[in-house]
This record gives sequence, structure tokens and C-alpha cells, in this order.
Amino acid sequence: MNSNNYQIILENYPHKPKIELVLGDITNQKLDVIVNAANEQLLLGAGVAGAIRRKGGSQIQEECKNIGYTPVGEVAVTSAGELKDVKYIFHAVGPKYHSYSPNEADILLRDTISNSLKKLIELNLSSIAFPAISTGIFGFPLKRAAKNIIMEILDYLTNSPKQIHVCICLFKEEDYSIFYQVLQDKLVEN
Ligand code: AR6
Repeated sequence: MNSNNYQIILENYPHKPKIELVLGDITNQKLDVIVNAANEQLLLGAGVAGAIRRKGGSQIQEECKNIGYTPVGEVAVTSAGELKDVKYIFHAVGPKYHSYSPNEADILLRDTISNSLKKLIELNLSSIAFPAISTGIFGFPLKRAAKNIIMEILDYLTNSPKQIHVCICLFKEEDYSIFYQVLQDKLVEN
């Protein structure tokens, strides 16, 4: 597989949602929402958060400061600052993998996905890009995260009230290949 972009319309789901996998930097995605892999203090550190801070400017961190503490599994919303092709940043607080039992970590990771998708609908938006939340500094094993993230997206899409476009943006070719394979497996199972 050499492509760095894969898209599929789920024809047999209500409202025919689109799922896309992209290899690249999430701050280059032109969608309504970019999801940040955040921490509970909403301090924009390294990884995805660092890229958002660099390109989005200091306003995003200021807004995060005003919101303050956000529990693991939940999502805070800010503007997209200088990221002009994006309407909002959703700061989804993923679990630190080693702070929980594996099953608890799975549930919390899935919560970040479902809470982000709920918020997308609440705000009447229709496209969103997720990074592989928790798989960098927070240490979540990549394949296990891919299964949780993709299963939660597919579960949500079976009940989605409207057509939405969900992109998962991977930073490394190896991560992209794993997500691609997990997505193919889940689509066959469903
Ligand atoms: N675009 C897309 N994916 C990226 C990018 C990017 N620009 N940069 C890294 N990744 P991480 P976490 C991938 O560490 O594990 C921060 O300090 C990366 O390869 O960003 O949830 C926060 O402030 C990995 O697969 O998020 C928190 O304190 C995935 O994105 C903490 O890290 C997530 O890596 C959150 O840790």
C-alpha cells in the first residue's frame, strides 16, 4: 500500500458517512474541526498539541487557560486561532495508558471519540479530523488504540443523525498502515 490517503463512503450506513485516513500533519487538514490530543490541564505541550500551538498561535492556549481543567475522556472547545481553514479545535483528553487498567484505558479512549462526535453534531458541524489520541506521549499501544478509535467511530456512525466526514490523521507511515488494516478488518466484520 503506497497511498497516503484512503477514503470510503459507508453506503449501508444511515446518511452515508465518509471515513478518511490521511498520512500527514493534522494542522494541514481543512475540515470544520481538528481534534487536539490534550491533557487534563489543557496545556499545549508537544506532539499534536505542539503543532496546533505553533500554527494556531497563542490565542488557543489563552482560551484553554480560561476553560481550565477538563477530565480524561472529555472534550473542551476553543477557536482555531490562526488556523483559518478550520472552525474549532476540540481538545480531547486521552488517557495515559499506564495510569489505568487496559480495559479502563480502552473505555476512556473511546469516550474521547464519542464525546468529540457528539460535540460535532451539537455544534451543527459536519467534518472532523482526529489524531491517534494517546498513542504518543501517553503511551497507548498503537494497534489497541486503532481498534478502539475505529470501533467507536463506526458505532457512532450507525446512529449519526446526519451525513458526516470523519478523518483520522496519522503521522507515521507505519501507524497509517495499522489503522488501514484495522479499518478494513472492521468493515468486513460489520
Ligand atoms: N499531526 C498528526 N499526528 C501527530 C502530529 C501531527 N502534527 N504530531 C504527532 N502526532 P501526542 P498523546 C501523532 O503525543 O499521546 C502533549 O504534550 C503522534 O505520532 O500528540 O495523547 C499534550 O499536551 C501520535 O501517534 O498525544 C499532552 O500532554 C499521536 O499523534 C500529551 O502530549 C498522539 O501523540 C498527549 O499525549
